[in-house]
Parts: sequence; C-alpha cells; structure tokens
Amino acid sequence: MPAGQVPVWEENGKMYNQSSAILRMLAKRHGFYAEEPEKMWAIDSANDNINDCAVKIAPLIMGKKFDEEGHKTYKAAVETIA
Ligand SMILES: N[C@@H](CCC(=O)N[C@@H](CS)C(=O)NCC(=O)O)C(=O)O
Repeated sequence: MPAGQVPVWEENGKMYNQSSAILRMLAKRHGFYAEEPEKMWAIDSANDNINDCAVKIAPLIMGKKFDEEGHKTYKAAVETIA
C-alpha cells in the first residue's frame, strides 16, 4: 500500500493513494471535473474545506473527546464549511 495509508484506489493491479488526487482522477474520467481554472478551484476548494474539517474532527471521534472543548472544536470546524 503506497505510504501505508488509506484510502487507496486499486485498478488493473495498480494502487493509487491520496484521496484528493484519486477523486480528481475519477471525476475527470467520468465528466465531473472542470476544464476552466476557476471552476477547478471551486471544486478543489470545496473538497479541501471538507478535508480540513475532517482533520479537526477525526481526533475528537477517535479519542472519544466529546467534552465541552471537543464540542467547541467540532462547531468551529463545521462552521468553516457552512
Ligand atoms: N493525505 C492523505 C491522508 C491519508 C490518511 O491520513 N489516512 C489515514 C486514515 S484517515 C491513515 O491511513 N492513517 C494510518 C497511518 O498513517 O498509519 C489522503 O488524503 O489520502
């Protein structure tokens, strides 16, 4: 597994890592990506916003930290994509 991390997309015996790069490859292949740079930015930034949010929320879920401080972190992270 490349870099020892998930997610991995496996196709015809080849392993592809890095979630955003996988999504771009599949979106391009199936007509869900853009040609125009500003539209590419809109698609990529939406994905990056969700990733940034997930990076903040994942430790709360994994560490089962849903105390008051955890709730504040969760709310702040969600507001970044709202
Ligand atoms: N930049 C990578 C991050 C992948 C990542 O952090 N994967 C975590 C799970 S969400 C993982 O495999 N962690 C195990 C490790 O690093 O050993 C992506 O977007 O695919």
